Amino acid sequence: MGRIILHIDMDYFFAQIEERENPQFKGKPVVVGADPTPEQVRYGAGPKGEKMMRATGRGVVSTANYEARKYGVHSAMPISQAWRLCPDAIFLPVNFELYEEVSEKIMQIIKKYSPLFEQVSLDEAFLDISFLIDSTSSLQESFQKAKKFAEKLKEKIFQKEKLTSTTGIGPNKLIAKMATNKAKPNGLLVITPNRVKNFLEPLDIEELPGIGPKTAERLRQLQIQNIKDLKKLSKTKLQDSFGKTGTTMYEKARGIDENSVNPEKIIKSIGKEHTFEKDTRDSQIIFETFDRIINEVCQELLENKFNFKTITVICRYHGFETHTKSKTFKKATQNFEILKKEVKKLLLKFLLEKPKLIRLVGLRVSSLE
Ligand code: TTP
Ligand code: MG
Ligand code: MG
Repeated sequence: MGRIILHIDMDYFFAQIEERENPQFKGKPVVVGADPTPEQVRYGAGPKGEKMMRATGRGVVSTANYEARKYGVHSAMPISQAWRLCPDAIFLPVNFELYEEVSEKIMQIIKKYSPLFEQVSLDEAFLDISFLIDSTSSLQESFQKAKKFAEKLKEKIFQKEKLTSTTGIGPNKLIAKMATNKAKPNGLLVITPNRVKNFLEPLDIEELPGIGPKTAERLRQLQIQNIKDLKKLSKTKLQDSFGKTGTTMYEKARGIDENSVNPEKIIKSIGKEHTFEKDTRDSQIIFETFDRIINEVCQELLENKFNFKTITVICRYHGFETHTKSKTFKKATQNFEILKKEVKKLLLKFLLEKPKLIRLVGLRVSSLE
C-alpha cells in the first residue's frame, strides 16, 4: 500500500523571523549567531590605507539569510569567518525565546492538517497525508491532490506568520525530505513513486541524509560520486565497509524508507519492575535487582533528557499485596546520585516494615520535565 508523506521546513528560519521583525533588513545579508565583535579591534589604516577590522568573537553562525549565503556564510561556521566573508552583513544575537514562540505557532497550524504529525526540529515537520489516496483515483491523481494540499498549507503559514517555507512530497520520509532540500527556498516539489529513481540517481552522495563528509570521502576514493554510482556497490560490500549504516545506505540509494511518521509520544513517567523467580527475602538479591532497575531507569531518563521530581518505589508481597512509597523533590532534578540514595532508602523501609516475602520490586519516576 503506497503512502504520501509531506515534509515541511521553514526557510532560513531564525534569520527570516528577524527580517519579519525588522523590515529594514530585507534584501541585506543577515547573520544570526554569536557576536563577532566583542573586542573589535580597529587598526586605523591598513598597509594600503584601507580601514581594517578584526573580529575576535568566538562561537558560531546559527543561520544566515540567502543574501549572506551568497558570500559563503552558513550554519555552524565560526562567526569570525562569517565576519571575514561578509563584514557588511547585519549580525544579530540569537533570540531563542522568540523563535520558539513562532515555531510553536507554526506547528499548531501544521498539526491541524493531519493527526499523523511529527515535529523534527524547531522549523521542520512531517505529515502523513496518505488519506488523500482513494480507491476512485490513481496514485498520480492522489499526488496531484497532495500538491494542492501542500500549496494550501504553505499559504496558510505565510498568511498567518508571514514566513516562507519549503515543502517536499514523496512516497516516504526520505524522499519527502530530500525533495524539500532540493526545492529550497520557498519551493514545493512533488516526487511521485515513478520519479524516485530519476530524482535520486544524479544527486551527489552527500545529498543522501546520513552520508556526511567523512563517509562521502571514503566513497569518493572508490570513485563513487553520485547516487547512481553508489547503487553499483552491493549490499554486502556496503555492510562490510560501513556496518549497519551500510545497509540503510543501500536502501536509501534506492529510495526505500519504511519509517513511519510518529505522532508525538507524551511520556508521563518512566518505570521498570522485576518479578522474582521465587518470592524472596534475600536482601542481597533484592538490592542487586533493584540496582539494575535503577540503572535502566536512569538510562532512559538520560536518553530522553528528562528531569524528574517524583520517585516511587513499588513493592509487591507474596499473595499480591502491593504497596508504594513516594518522595517528591521541591525542584525537578537529574541528579542520579540523589535518586539512587533516596529510592534505596524507600526500599529499605519496605524491608524493615514487613517480614513478608517479596514477589516484585519496581521503580517509577514521574513529574518529568
Ligand atoms: P535549518 O532548517 O537547518 O536551516 P534554516 O531554516 O536556517 O535554513 P534553510 O532555509 O536551509 O532551511 O535550521 C533551522 C534553524 O535551526 C536555523 O534557522 C537556525 C538553527 N540552527 C542552528 O542554530 N545551528 C545549526 O547548525 C543549524 C543547522 C540550524
Ligand atoms: Mg529551515
Ligand atoms: Mg530545519
